[in-house]
Order: sequence, then structure tokens, then C-alpha cells
Amino acid sequence: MNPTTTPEWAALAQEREAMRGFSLRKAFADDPARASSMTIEGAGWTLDYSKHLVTAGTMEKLRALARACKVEEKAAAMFSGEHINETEDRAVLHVALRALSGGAVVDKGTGKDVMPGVRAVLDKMAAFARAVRSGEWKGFSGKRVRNVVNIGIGGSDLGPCMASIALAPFSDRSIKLGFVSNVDATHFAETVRDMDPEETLFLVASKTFTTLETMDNANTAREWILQRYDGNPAAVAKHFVAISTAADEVAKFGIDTANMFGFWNWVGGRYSLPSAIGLSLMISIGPEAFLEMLSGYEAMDRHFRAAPLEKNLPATMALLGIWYNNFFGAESLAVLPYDQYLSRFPAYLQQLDMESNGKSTAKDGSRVTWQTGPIVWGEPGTNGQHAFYQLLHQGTKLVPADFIGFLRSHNPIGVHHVHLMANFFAQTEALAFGKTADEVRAEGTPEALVPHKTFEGNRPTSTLVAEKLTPATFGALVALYEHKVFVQGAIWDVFSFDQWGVQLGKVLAKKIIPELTSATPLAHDSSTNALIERFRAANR
Ligand code: G6Q
Repeated sequence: MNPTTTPEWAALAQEREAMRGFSLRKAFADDPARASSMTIEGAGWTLDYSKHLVTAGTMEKLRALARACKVEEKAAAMFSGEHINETEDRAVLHVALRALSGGAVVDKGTGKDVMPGVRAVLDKMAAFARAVRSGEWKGFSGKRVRNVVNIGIGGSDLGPCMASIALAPFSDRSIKLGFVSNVDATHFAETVRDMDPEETLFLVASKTFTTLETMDNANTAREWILQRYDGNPAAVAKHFVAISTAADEVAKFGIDTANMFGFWNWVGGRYSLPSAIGLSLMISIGPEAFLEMLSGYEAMDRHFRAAPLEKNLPATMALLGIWYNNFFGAESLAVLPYDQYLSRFPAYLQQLDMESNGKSTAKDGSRVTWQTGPIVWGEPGTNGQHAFYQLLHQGTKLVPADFIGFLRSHNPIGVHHVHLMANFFAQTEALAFGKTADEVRAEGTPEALVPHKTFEGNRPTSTLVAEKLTPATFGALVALYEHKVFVQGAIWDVFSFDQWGVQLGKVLAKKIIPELTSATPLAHDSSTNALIERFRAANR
């Protein structure tokens, strides 16, 4: 359904006009209860959205749009196993991966309860993780595993890589984790540089087990292991396990399928961290902490389903995103974690959000005439302050931003956490309220400098805070963004769970591979032909 033809959309367009003179300074001065009335909670997280360019009336109009677009019904369809991923005819049941305190979850396509399979894989992962952590699982020469290297890319890399950094305080520091994703051999070479092959376990993570980058890296890893064992193929079983849905391909590679951890086609790659794709994380933090993370995910799933739109964190964040994206022409969303452990969170969200909603075809096959997914970007907060925040404060572009922070630190050393959080609070205050020319003048600033030192303010931010970064609050945070993306996709009327846009480049690369190493005539455009010729000349 075209959302822009609804009366609710028209009402929002009018609201946008009515909001032209809106000032956050005035809104806060007029309403002492603004912050409390625009602060909501769920699954260990508090969202203060009072520093947004909205009134209570705006929010009501945004919620009306969500209702008109049947967001709640669409969410119910996802949770109940309907094949809402229509272009691939699949259910979308990543929520089942953490529905551990509930009953059956049925894939409507097969009519089968997926939960016994989910539990069985989790049990198998836990047994394996314990064996590696305790030293019971040994390399081929009998040494215990000191290095665990996940080989995967995209959804089979970003989640566990980001999460293993986020949950490092809960990790077994005697096991070093590595992540190899890039087909550039440098990634493999530098990751294993200081590792002893006899102490290294590779997890080859690939849903399809045919992905070019992953297979190249897995083959190179196999060579690296075999070299150490004089080519004895029996070593492979002790140094490789697979995480995949494709048993045949795993067996072809030489990995014992007994050491394969399965998942299902109803788990999208970018939603797969809570599946077997999280095995590297589970080995690092242990099964108990991993289950705690799943309980955090589940708590947010429950909040998303049960909380009315007024109090619903994912829905509220989604609607605010739509407000700027579709009615203010904002092109991006900055995600700014004030926690070093979340340093890879923006990169993870880039895939989650941009691969899900970076679409220009509506569900009925027509070209959308409205804006869809934003460009997501970000860096840990204080580093960003000394880099790109200039543009956030005084640039010409509107960049809504999510500020994410924790009340207590894992490393309460000296003044650090106080200084970190002072910056966290100061930035959203400065962005919202700015500094007027009169305020700058009152400081005795020479008149010529006044415009340069003035801050317009009215730059919208969300503040997300939790008590502490734990496996549970972390899981809830990831689920919060997953559902935010879901709500936006539901309103934009796009299929959020496919990713056809990544295919074309892959197909062309396969065609170019043999051309780079031969002298066959080239039939590309003149630019591509010339570039390939240069590569050939340099590598002759
Ligand atoms: C994620 C995408 C994509 C995928 C990778 C890796 O949603 O589908 O990023 O995860 O292309 O695919 P494999 O796991 O099949 O190797």
C-alpha cells in the first residue's frame, strides 16, 4: 500500500508545515513536563525523545500513520511464522531464535514448530563451546584451542564480530577471537599472523557455503592448517567446524557434518547473531552469558509486541526516523555510542538497516515515489566529537542522531566515566538548544565572530540509556533496532527481508575473475575494459 496516499500521510505533511517555526527552547520552556512525557522504557532501556522536533500532536499523527499502515498486524504476521519474505517465499522467524520462554512457533509454510530445532542447536552449541573453553576439545596435535577464528562475511560476520567486542568484559580472555571476512588476503594473513595453527580453530560461517569471499578464506585456512600437519587431511576435522544450512556443501569442503551447526532459511543473515552464527561469541562469553543475551533479545521482542505504540521503543524510534526521512528530507541517521565496547555497533547497524530498507521497489512491484531507508553511519561518541560533530552542530544538513550510553562503566577508572557521560549529556543539550547570537555577544565576542560562534540548535537527537552494558541489555538493544527497521519497512511498503541489490555486482565479479588471469578479448564498457587491461599489464 502506498503510504503517501493515506489521509494520515497528508496530515503529517500539514503538520510539517505547521512545525516550521518550532523551537526546542520554547517547547521546553513552555512545558516543564516535556522530558518526562517523552521518556519511555522497555527491556532495560530508557528512551528520551523529548529533544526531537515534535509535539505530542505530531507523535499522535505519526502513530496514526503506523496504524493506517497496519504495523501491529504486520508484526503479528512475522511473529506467527507467515511467509512475509514474499520474494524468497520464506518465513521471517529470527524472533524464534530467542523465544525460549514461550511455546511453539510454527513456520506457516511447513506447518512445523521450529522451537525443538532451535533448542537442539543451542544445546549442541553449548556443549561444543564448553568443550573448547575447558580445553577438552583439542587440535590435531593435542594442544588446546587458544584462537577461534570466524570466517564469514556480511550477516555471517558483522553480528558476532560486533558482539564479541561489545561483550568482551564477559569473555574468557585466554581465548583469542579473530574474524576474517574480506577476500583481500591481508585480512587472513594479518589475523593469523601471531597464531599457532595447532592452537587455532576455524568456524566457517556461511548460510549457503558458496559465498566467494568465505570459501576463498576457508580454503586458504585449510591450506594453512594442512601445511603445519604435512598435508594430513585428518587434521581438518579437529581445526574446522561449520555453521551453515547447507550440509552437502559442508561435507564437500571436508568438514565432518557432525561438527556442523545448523540454522534455517527463515533466519536472514543480518538477523542471525542469535543463531549458530553466534558460536564464536558463545565460545568467548560462555553459554550462560549467551543465553542471557537471548533473554535480553526476548525481553525487547515482548516489549515490542505488548507495549502500545505510545510506549513502544522500536515503534517510536521508527516513527521519528520517518518524520525526518520523509517530511524533512533528512538523508541519514547518525548512531553514536558513548561506549568503546559498542565501537562496531554502527557498522553492524549499517547492514541491518540499509540492507533491509535500502529498496526502491514497493511490495506490488512499482517504483516507490517516497523516500525509504536512511544512510546509517556513526562512530563512538567522543571520537566523533573531535571529527564530524562540527557538521552536526553547524552544518547545513539535518542529521538526526541516536545517542547511546550507560550509567555505569565496566572500567570505573579515575574520572573517565564522569567525563565520558558529561560529554554524552552535553552534546544533546548543545544540539537541541544551541547558543544564540545574543548569548555569544554577552560573552564579549567581537561582532565579526558572532555568526561563527552561534549555534542554531533545534538539531534532533534520541537519548538511549541503560544501567550497564550486559549481555541482556546488549541483546535488547540489537532487537530494538531490528524492530525499528521492521516498523519502517512496514510503513515504506518494502520487503525488508530480501537483498536482491547485492546480486548484480557478485555476478559481474564472477564473470571478470577469469578475464583477469587470461588474455581473452574484453567486451565491457570502455572504462571497465581499460581498468582490466591495466590490472593485466601490472600482473603479467
Ligand atoms: C544478510 C545477507 C548477507 C549474507 C552474506 C553471507 O542478510 O544475506 O550479508 O549474510 O552474503 O552469506 P552466507 O552466510 O551465505 O555466506
